[in-house]
Amino acid sequence: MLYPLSYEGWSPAGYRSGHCSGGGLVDGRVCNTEPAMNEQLEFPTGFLWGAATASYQIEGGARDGGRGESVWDVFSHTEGKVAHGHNGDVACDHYHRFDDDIAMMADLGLQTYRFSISWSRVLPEGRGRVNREGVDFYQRLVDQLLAHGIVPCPTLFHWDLPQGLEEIGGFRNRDTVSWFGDYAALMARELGDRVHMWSTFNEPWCYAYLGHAAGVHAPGLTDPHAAVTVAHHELLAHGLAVQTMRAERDDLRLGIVINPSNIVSETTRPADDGQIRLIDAIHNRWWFDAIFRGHYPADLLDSYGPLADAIQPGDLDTISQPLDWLGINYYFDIIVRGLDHDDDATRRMLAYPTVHGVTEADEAEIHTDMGWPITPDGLTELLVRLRDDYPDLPPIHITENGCAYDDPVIGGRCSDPRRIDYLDRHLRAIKDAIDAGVDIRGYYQWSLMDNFEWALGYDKRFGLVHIDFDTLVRTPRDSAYWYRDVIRHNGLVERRTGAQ
Ligand code: GCO
Repeated sequence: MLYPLSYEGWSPAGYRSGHCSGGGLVDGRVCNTEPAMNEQLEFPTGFLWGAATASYQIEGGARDGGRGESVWDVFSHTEGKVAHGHNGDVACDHYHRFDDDIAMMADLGLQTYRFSISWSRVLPEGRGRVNREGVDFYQRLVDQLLAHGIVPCPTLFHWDLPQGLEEIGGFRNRDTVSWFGDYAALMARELGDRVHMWSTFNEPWCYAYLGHAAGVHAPGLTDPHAAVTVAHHELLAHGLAVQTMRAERDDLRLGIVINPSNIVSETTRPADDGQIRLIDAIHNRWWFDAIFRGHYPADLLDSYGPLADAIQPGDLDTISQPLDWLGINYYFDIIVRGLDHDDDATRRMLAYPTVHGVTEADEAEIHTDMGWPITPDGLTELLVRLRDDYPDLPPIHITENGCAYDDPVIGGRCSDPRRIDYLDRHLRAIKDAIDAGVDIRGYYQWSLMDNFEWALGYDKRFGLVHIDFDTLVRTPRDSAYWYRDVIRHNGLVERRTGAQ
């Protein structure tokens, strides 16, 4: 998700964890408040447990079955864009191995599976001609999931825009909004008899700002006006898709997946407050205010000025469709240590147009392999904040949460205590939010298996299941079996095996 904090040259500088949830370093000091990890925790009856993936990250089969090119094919094949020159041509080869993968999901006890549909697999040019083979692939996938009693939860857009649409302006072009509406309606027609739970977009902030301002994701632009235009058109496309899907069927449960973060300020200069509020507006309020209040944050509109000239009268009415659920992806809090107004706009801040440089921070922290701090308490705070700030919020599903650790397979087993520890802490944080009255209905671990981690290639391993990318052999890690127990017991029953 937040590549600015981890992408080469975008170290966690400027950000750090201010939270302490049992062990670890906070403010450079050891924090010894050990949480009660062996306390039993039962989740509400009917809570849905699953894992998540995304099409470009796992499918491979890039040239198979009539699939058209996407922006990520082009980006990853452009020299210097992805670490080690990795690309998603083969990925986990899930396109050919989905039967076995679903059997594995069933073995691991998953009750639900969140995946994304590759738009260019079903509509190779993004509009017009339907590729039956592509549609059939998703029909077989869904049928297999259902045969194993696993609830499918597809996402329509997880960043792999058809290249044919990119060539005519991508989501900078307002016409793409209606093509997305057509694509959404097609999928509702093809799968809506069997699939009820859908999300339109995954993390639209990332596609808009990492893809069009910071340039570290496809399509790789560094143009703030393009980024803000895309941020608006994605929401407009979301609202339109909700309308076109509901026009096809009235029994679908429709949502969107956002990646909010607490923006925790540790700066002492009052002059920085406005800048920090802008980061919060760009990252959080833009999305939630538009969807759940029907307007964009006034402070951000003022700051953007002509950057936000794509907004037209009536757009916010389309965007603010009532939703059946909301997906929240959470990895860590953004802690701003300080803002340096004398600094030239640095690369990392391009993802926050109109905000100026963030100062460097020290590295004395526990981080995952992504360089991300571990801030489980932040998840509780965030969920409570959303509930308090947006009274009309629909039920929440945590649609992604997880960590990258590269623990090796030794003798056929992969012991990954740090992942178990991370997941344990975050599940406890979610339970705290439920106890505080937030309506949370499900949890999807990111990710079912190691996969193509965007600009970072295959080195960052988020999987419950280890993938050997030479042989494509799947080896469930200890965390996968631990998670199976969590699912069986509808909660946490044993003391974590984790270590720092
Ligand atoms: C995102 C995406 C996932 C990532 C995951 C880890 O949040 O960026 O939804 O595709 O792989 O978040 O970075």
